[in-house]
Amino acid sequence: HQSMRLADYRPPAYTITDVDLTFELEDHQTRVTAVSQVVRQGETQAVLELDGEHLTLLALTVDGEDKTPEQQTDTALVLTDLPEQFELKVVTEIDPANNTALEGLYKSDGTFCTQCEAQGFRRITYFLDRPDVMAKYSVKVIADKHKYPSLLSNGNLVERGDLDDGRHWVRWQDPFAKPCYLFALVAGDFDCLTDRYTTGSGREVALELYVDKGNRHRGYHALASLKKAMQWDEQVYGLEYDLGVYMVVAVDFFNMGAMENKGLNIFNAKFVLADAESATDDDYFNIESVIAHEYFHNWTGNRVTCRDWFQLSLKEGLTVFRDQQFSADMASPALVRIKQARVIREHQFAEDAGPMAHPIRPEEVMEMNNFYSVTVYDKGAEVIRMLQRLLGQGGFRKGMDLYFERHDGQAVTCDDFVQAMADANGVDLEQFKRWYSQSGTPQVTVQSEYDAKHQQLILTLSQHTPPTQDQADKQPLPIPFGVELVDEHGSRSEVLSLSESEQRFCFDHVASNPAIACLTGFSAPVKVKQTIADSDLIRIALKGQDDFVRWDACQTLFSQHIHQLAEDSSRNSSEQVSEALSELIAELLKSPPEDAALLAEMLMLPSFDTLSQQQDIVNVDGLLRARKLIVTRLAQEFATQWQQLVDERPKQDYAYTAEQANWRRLLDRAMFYLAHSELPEAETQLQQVYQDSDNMTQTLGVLTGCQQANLSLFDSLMSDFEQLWRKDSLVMDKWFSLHASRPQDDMAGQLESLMEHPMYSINNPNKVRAIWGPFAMRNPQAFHQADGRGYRLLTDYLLNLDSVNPQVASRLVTPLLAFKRFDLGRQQHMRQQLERLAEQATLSRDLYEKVTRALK
Ligand code: B3K
Ligand code: ZN
Repeated sequence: HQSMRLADYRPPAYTITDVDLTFELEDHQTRVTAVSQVVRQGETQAVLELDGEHLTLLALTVDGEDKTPEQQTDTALVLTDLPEQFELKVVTEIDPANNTALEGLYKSDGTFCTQCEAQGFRRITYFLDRPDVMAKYSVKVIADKHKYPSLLSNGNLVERGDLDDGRHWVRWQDPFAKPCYLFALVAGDFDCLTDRYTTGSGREVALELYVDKGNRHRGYHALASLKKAMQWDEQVYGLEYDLGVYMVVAVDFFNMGAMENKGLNIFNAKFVLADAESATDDDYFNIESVIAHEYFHNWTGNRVTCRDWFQLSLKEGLTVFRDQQFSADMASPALVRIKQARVIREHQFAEDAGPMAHPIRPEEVMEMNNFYSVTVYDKGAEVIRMLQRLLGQGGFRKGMDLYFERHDGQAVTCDDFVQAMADANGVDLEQFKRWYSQSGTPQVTVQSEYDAKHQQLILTLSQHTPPTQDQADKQPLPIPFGVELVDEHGSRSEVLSLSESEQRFCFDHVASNPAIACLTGFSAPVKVKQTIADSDLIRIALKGQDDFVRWDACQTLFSQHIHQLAEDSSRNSSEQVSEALSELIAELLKSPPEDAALLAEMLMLPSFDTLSQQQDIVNVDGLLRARKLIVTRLAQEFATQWQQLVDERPKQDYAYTAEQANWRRLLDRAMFYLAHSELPEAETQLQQVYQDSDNMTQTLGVLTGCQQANLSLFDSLMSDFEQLWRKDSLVMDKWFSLHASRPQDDMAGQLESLMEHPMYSINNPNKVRAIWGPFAMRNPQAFHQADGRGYRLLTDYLLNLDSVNPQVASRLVTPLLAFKRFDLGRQQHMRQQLERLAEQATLSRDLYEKVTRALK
């Protein structure tokens, strides 16, 4: 397996301006005819190297004459002696029904569909499969009319007709030139939900949502979300939709969340279908955000696309930033920001600390699918957010306008984006560009001196980015560092610009020694090192103005106490948990913040993952024990309050409104503690909540509480739940996850029986993820068993999964990659399992890249 380097980028020797595709769809022998108009861009003797994988070549002509390739390999077709301009015809045969990798054209559950990003188009035909080759597509699809009444592709439907043999055909044309990764085709039998949208300038757009038969009633939220996103993008960025039709198709087999193919988004059904009985508030939230994300790609990704895949963050970081802005406008802004900070701290910091560390613009890639990462996406979005903070909302908008003015219809780089921002605002962003090229998590150390006599506060900030596996030397970055000073009189805040290794900032007229809250709004994706007293944390939590630092102060207070307790294994009693935590909870419950979602988050203990990110060598047993002790203590001490919150839950009919959803979040928290309270009536009360629930959020809240607290009620409710939902694929994923994340020591039998369930299939990524994701990523007790059995279970499974679907396998291996951060015993067990993977002769490129990097 070979790596590609950003430094080796060269423009293509030939480009393709137009392509005419014909698909004759059959399960095992689909015939694809591709007629491309090719134009030479490089020197006269340039060879044309077409990408192609898993293809059977049936015919090849240049300007109508048969052509013998100079060379044909497993991955390429090389042609020589070519005119300056010509028509290339390639006929290939593919086997969609046996395509379990779900890349290229595949058939799942009776539906044909495609996934071409990043490099799936080369599994459809021989082509220049790179984003800087942009062509206009005309697509003819021929298939059985009865089985596949809907035949869809990008752009506008221009012609259709019937054939004598029971087949029918359609022709689609996309007026916009696009890279082949945005090509899409769907053939199936769906229920279709339609609506209309009129853009600001009066363009009529037909909205069409295609779902499995019988699921129409679950499509309304997605459709409403789409309209909100369309309107929001017009209002906030002045961006309108540009075709007459916008189609969204929901499928059951999908490697990730969704895909932004021009005019024809393909979605994992999980991010489309929702109704109160079957979907949680989080599902509603995610649907709104993923629908918006894919819609926003129409400008940030499709109209302006990436020159090469190293530039992926150009479209992904920016589009995640845009979907976050949108979500914050739709729901609780505090909650949206907290969720995002959690993603960065739990997952992105972990990626930086491990063998897959890479900058948001990677420099070396073996398997591109491995770089659809939290770094490229989520840290990428944080980088855009910092730019916006630097330039202000107006300045940022000016930069966006200039970016589109300059680059509409082009395939460009991250540098082009930053240049547009710089030029539109007349600022120098050279140092800022380091955020694109430098990997790793900066640590900012905060020291303060208060001078009471002069009423002056001096803050000394210093930054240091520890070396990462991919990059030894690090340079100082420009870091917008928000601080809020909170004292008994009130608070004041400021965003400090830290750009050197160390800087001093002086605040005048500071009447008393304030509590110093750092990183207001999570102003930069950095770790903060600060010695701070419990009393200051409590003050920030209760009196701070910034929602993020209020929440963060609670997290820090919890963390400090959990770590202390974890390090001292002699302290086995919850009695010794500090009074500070009790004081915080008591005060929060007495005078809660207005936003119930914020309160719910403030009451939540940091996860095992967050806690483990705060340690150099993770103390698994200590952390699990200490966290549990503190939960139980708080559960018992405030038992009546939890009980009361549960009793006083609003009883109106379910609606997904911000107000209701925020309330239900708080109810979740209260039920979690109630389940741990050991009150004799707790189980009865929880059972009551389960019984009177009219929505999945509340139901799942009860189940999760019972599961975490190991109540016997859990088992009976789970069988009831299964009886009710066993025919519903998406709901059963929740049931699988609850079983797989149940804290216990031995999971072998449990996992075995889940995989015997009639709903389970190794071919369906949602099922695989519903079981193995929670086991490996949200069940530290089971996964990190000291004797290594958790690691072995995962590896046994990955060895099977890799040959079925390498992309999904490669995501699931992530927790093993972090082995160097564990104690020697666990380290050895994890390494052993990685070595088992490495020894597998047929290991996919996806897993090979991660495993070899980890073992290096
Ligand atoms: N662009 C796609 C992701 C494609 C992943 C390929 N392995 C979805 C998105 O980010 O919108
Ligand atoms: Zn995206």
